[in-house]
Formats: sequence, C-alpha cells, structure tokens
Amino acid sequence: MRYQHFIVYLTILSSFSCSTESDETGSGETEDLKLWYNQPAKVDNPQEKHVNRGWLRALPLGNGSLGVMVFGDVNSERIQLNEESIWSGSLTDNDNPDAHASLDKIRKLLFEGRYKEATELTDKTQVCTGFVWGRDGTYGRFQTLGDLWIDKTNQATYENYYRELDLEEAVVRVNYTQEGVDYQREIFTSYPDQVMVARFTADKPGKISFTCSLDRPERFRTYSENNQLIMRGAFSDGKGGGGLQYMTRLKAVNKSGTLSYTDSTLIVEGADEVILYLSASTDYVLNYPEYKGRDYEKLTSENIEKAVAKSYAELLKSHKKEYQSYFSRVSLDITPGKLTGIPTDIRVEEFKQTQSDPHLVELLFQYGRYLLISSSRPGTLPANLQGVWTDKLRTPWAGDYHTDVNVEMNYWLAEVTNLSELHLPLFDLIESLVEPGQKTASVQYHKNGWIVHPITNVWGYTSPGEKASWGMHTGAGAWICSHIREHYAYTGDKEFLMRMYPVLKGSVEFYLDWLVEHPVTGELVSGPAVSPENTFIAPDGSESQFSMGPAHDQQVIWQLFSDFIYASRELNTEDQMILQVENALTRLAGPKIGSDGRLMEWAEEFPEVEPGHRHISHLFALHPGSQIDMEQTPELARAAKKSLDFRIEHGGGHTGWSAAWLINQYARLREAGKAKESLNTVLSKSIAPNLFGLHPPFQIDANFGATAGIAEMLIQSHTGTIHLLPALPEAWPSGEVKGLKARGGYEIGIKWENNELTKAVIRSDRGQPCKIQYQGKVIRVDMKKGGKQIIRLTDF
Ligand code: FUC
Repeated sequence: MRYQHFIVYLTILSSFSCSTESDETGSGETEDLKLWYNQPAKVDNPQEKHVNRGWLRALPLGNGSLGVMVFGDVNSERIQLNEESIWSGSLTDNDNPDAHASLDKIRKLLFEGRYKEATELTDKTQVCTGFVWGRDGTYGRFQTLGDLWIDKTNQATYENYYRELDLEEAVVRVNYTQEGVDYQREIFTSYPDQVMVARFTADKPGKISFTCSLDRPERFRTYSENNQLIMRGAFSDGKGGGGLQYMTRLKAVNKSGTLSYTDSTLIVEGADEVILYLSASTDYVLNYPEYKGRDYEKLTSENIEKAVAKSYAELLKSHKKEYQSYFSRVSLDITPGKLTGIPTDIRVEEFKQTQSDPHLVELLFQYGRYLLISSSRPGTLPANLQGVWTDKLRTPWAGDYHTDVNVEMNYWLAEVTNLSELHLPLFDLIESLVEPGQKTASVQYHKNGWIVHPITNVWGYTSPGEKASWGMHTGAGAWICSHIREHYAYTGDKEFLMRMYPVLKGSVEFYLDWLVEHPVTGELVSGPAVSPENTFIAPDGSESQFSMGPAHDQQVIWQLFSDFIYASRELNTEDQMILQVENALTRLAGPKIGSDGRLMEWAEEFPEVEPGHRHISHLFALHPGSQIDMEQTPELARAAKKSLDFRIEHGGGHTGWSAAWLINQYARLREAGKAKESLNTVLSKSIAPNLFGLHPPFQIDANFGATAGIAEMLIQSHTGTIHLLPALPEAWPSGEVKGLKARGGYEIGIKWENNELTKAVIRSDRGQPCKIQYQGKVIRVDMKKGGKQIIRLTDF
C-alpha cells in the first residue's frame, strides 16, 4: 500500500492571486525570550552535587571562541571560563599500516557469513595504533580554561535576587539588594571586541568592593603586569612535551574608589562602578600539520587594550548590533496569551507533569540558535560536543567532534534557522581533515581519497577508533560531506561549492575505491563497517557490529555520490569521474524492507542486541538525508516509520540527541503528534535547569537537534518543494514563524490559526520560481530576485 497523497499542481503567477501587500502578520504581544531565576546557580538538590556542582544552572555566554558560564552568586561570583582551543594533545600518527593485510580476508569471511571469525579479526587488525581516545594521550581533551572568582568584601545576606539570560541581547544580568543597596551586574561576551565585559553597579556611591582571582585545577600561574591580572600555562601534548600555550588577561576600570593588583588578585575598594575586561587565547591555529603559530600574548593584550579604550555603552552597542544581526532573523510565536511569570527552572520541572508549555518550546527553539551563535562564528572552530562550554579537565568524550551523528546534528539548524554563516567553521574543519584523511586512507586501506572515522579533534585525527565496535564507522566522511550540498542549496554560493568540490571529490574517490562487489548480488557494498554503534546477533549466534553493506554506509555513500554529481553539474566541471560515479550510484545496494516491515539496518535480517538502541543510523536516508521521502518512496518511508516506532517501543530515544533526532525523523514522516512527543521527551527528560541538553551528561547536540526538529515541523524543502507546516501538532493551534530559510534561497514566514495555514510570505534571494506545498497540494509561484509573494490558504 502506498501513502495517499493528492498533489494538485497549480501555477501562481505574480499577476494574480498572490498579493504583494504588507506582510505584517504580527500576532500580538510576544513573550520575553529570557531564561530567568530567583536564585544563583547553586546546588539546591544534593543529588546533583557530584554531577555538576550547580554548573547546569549557570548561564552560558559566548562569542564563538570565548565561552563563559555565569553563576550569579552574590558574595562569591564564579564566572567559569572557556576558550575554544583549550585542548591538550597534539598531532600524532595513529594509522595502522597492518590493517590492509587483513581487509580482503575480513570481507570474504563476512560474505561467507562467518561473523565470529570476521569480528575477531576486525577487532584485532582494523583499529588504530596506540591509545588515543579516552586517555590523556595525544588525542587530547577540550577542557576548562579555569575560573574567574569575584569575592565580595561585604558578605552580608541579600534579598530581591534576580538573574537572567536575555536571548535577544545575549546579556546576563544579576540584581539583588544587600544592606539597603541595590546592586546590578551585566555581563556579555563580544565578538566585535573579542572580550568578555562585566559591569558592576550600585544605586549608592562607594559600595562596590571585591577581590578577583583567576585559577584552574592545574597547569597555571598568575601574576600581574601593566595593570592586568594574568593567568597562563601550557598543556600536555601527550608525548611528554609541552602542548598548546594559553593566556587569560583580566583588567578592571573603576569609577572612584581604589584599584590594586597583586600577583594573584585584583582588588577593588569603595568604587561606584567597576568594569572587568577579560580576554583569552592560545597559540593554536587550525592548520595541519603545524597547528601552532598564533601570537596569543599580543592578541589578548591588544583585545583588552582596545576594549578599555571604548566606553561601556559603545561596547554593549556593537555587541548587541552584531549579535542581533544573526539572532533577530527568526521569530517564533506559538504562545497563546501572556504567561504569569514562572522562573525557567520551575517551568522545566512543571513541564515534566504538564507536557505542555508552548513558550518553553519557543525558548528552547531560540536557545538552540543562541547557542550556535555563541559557539560557532566564521573563523572559529566548530561547536564541539559541548559547544564551547566545559567546566572539566576530563570533559566527557574529550569534548571532541563525533562524526557519527553529533557534530552533524550540531549544524542541522544552521541553514533552516537562517544562520548560514555559522555553518562555515564546520567546512574549515572538514577541509582540514582531507590531508590527514588521505594518509589514513592510504596507510590503513591502500585506497585513494580521504576518510575520517567516528571521531575527530583539533589535531586532524582521522584513524579508526581504538575499538573497532564503534571505531569502524567508515561512513563518517560521506556523512560529514553531506553538509556541503546543504550549505550550497540554501546559499547558492558557487565560490563555496568550488572551494569544497575537491573535498567532495576526495571523499568520492575513497568510496569508489572502498566499495566492493557483492559476490552474489553484484551490488556495490561498503565494509567491514558498523552501523553506528549498534550490535547484532549473527546467524552463528555471535554478537557483532561488522557487516558488508550496512544500510547506513550505503545511504551516506548514495548521498555523497548524488551530491557530487549535482555539484559537478552546478559547476559545469565536465569531470571525467562523473560517469564512473553515476554508474556506481546505480549499482549501490539500496534500502531494503525486512519481513517485519521495518527498514533493514543490515543487509541481512539480524536481530539487534539492543532493540531500543539510541542510534537510528539506518534512517539517515529519511533524515538528514533525502533518499527516502513520503512522496517518492512511500513504501520505504512507511518502513522507516515502523523502524522508528519499534525503536521507541523498546526504549529508544533515551539520550538527549537521540530524542532530538526523532523529532526530525517524525517531522519528515509528517507525524506531527509523534514529533511533538519526541520534543516533549527532550523537554521533560533531557534538559537541565539552564536548558542545556543532557545525554546525560551535558551534550549540546540535543539543543541543536531540537531546534532543527522544531523548524522541520514547520517547514521542509529537501524534496525540491517548500512544504509549509508539514508536521504542525495540535498543541500549537495558532502561531507564526518568520525568517526560516528554504533550499533555493527563500526566506519564509508562516502564520496559522485553528491548525490551518492563513498566510505565508515567501521572499527570494535568487528570483527563481518555487513550488509551495500545503496539505497534499502544490502550487508554483513565480518570484523576482529580492521580491516577495504572499500566499493564502485559498491559493491551494
Ligand atoms: C556517540 C553516541 C554516544 C555519545 C557520544 C558522544 O557516539 O553513541 O551516545 O553521544 O557520541
């Protein structure tokens, strides 16, 4: 049975039906986009103590490279500090020159169904050399820069406490009254001025007195120089030598009172107002194989001095202007009526009972955008597993880039939520993996092109992991490359596509070499390869992760080959390789449906060891890929739905990112209710009081994936039509979204009432006609470059 979709093609020309009238579709008062609390970020639940010491209540600020967490404690303020390149480790060679010798044998064993032997041999021969991830070795760890402590001289009790993170301004504010004096703090991290700025004011003169210090758990010394408090040190390179060097500088400017520095403190006494400026950097540069060379001492010094030369008002103004140039592109309003004013942490708790709070959905949606703006800017490193925020030396999973879903998920929201430029750091990272990845492909497998496996870091790590069970994710290069076409589809940026074409081609070259012919079917299959990070029971009763042609690898390679052909046509490359790739594409083993109606995860119907596994890698083709969709491959879409339902029935979607992925998947299936249920799971099980996503521990992919999922419920464009409200849940009967983007260079605003579209505003960057889909009908709309069209329900 096929999905029934009645599609009517109508043509809308600019001369009729579509109007160009005002797009003022405001739906009244909008709620404040603030996270706010009535206490500092302190531990009030002893059970949390060992986990986060209040950190998951602190409020994040960031400018892409600097990241800070403000606790808002009155008497002992803690501003926990991060800088994106605070990494231990160094460049190493973990490629395994002996792996190739066993490759054909493993493939043969797998084709013959001898899984036990194949698994043993893969475990033994295909892993990287040395110990890398999970140890304090050369792989390194992203870790805390340290803490800025601000200890008040007056430690009296206080009242009227309030703290907030204003998402519209990217500013944290803390207010309280102490001994009859009203105090305020205002803190932000500026991208244009590359500093953190913290202003302390009071409503009575001479009342500000505190002592600042900088420290971290290890590897630091502090001293003062030129009226700055400095903390510096070096990390381990994992080889017994010195790794990256870092420096943090703190300077204060006071109005009245006194200011003095010791080698470990900065002391303010009796001031009316104090402004703190903090800069930080390392000598890291993303440049294989050197990775060093930034003049971090000069940079941090210049950043501080330039900032101090400006007025506070100027700094705040340029910060807001630059930040808002991203943030204010998109608005979402699904809140009926005003709220009564409940602090964010209480609302998070209440949601667990009510499962309903549209404004919390708005907050989470915009928070994802906020976090991306704060952790990924042109020229910075991409957002890692924790964005740019960790309070630990031993950050879980090294705070690295996991390429078997996590770093990709970090960027799912970038294009659709109108933050395209923030996607760029990912491409810098991908580009930097080509050279080391060529070495891995050649040493490890004797293949051309380049490859990355399921993890990478700031040191160009491309080898498999140290355990083959998760480390043989051979599809990672293809997966990460799928972002290239996505960015191009939204922006139409040919220069970008030209820049990334060799990267795409290098990945294609690897897979052309890597794929082998199945001895029975003659199809091309990848392997030995895992379906991240799932385990099956083989026919011989053994447990294994390795097979030939797991669905995930086949799908990501299908996407890569299709994207390459598309890119080559867009650029008119007349590339000789195209014919070969077109041929390979037709020969790839494709998605299969099992006897139980589910989309098969492996080429054969193996039972899973963990039927509710958190990864749904074999559904890549449905999302984020586009090989399966409701119209063109309805049977496969139905099978994908069965697989999803099955996973959830068996406890799947239990980590933050996993539940977030389900939102996107169900949205693609137009299952609004189920998409909303998965969103409810994220909100009720996987967010902290500061709305950070929880695996647990904190992993930022849940935030980014949830924002992408909410967008995917409201608009989709992966099939070539712009689908309005494809998965609108009943729980959001009326609302409006503005500024979302669609592939082809369109900006879309949608308004709906009583669960029905009332109006859509389409703007076009490129002036190409588009197809708009709503509830099974499709209309064609002509567009002028830079022009807009208004569409109403009656147009369908
Ligand atoms: C993937 C997941 C884990 C975790 C790790 C950082 O490999 O399987 O659950 O999220 O990344």
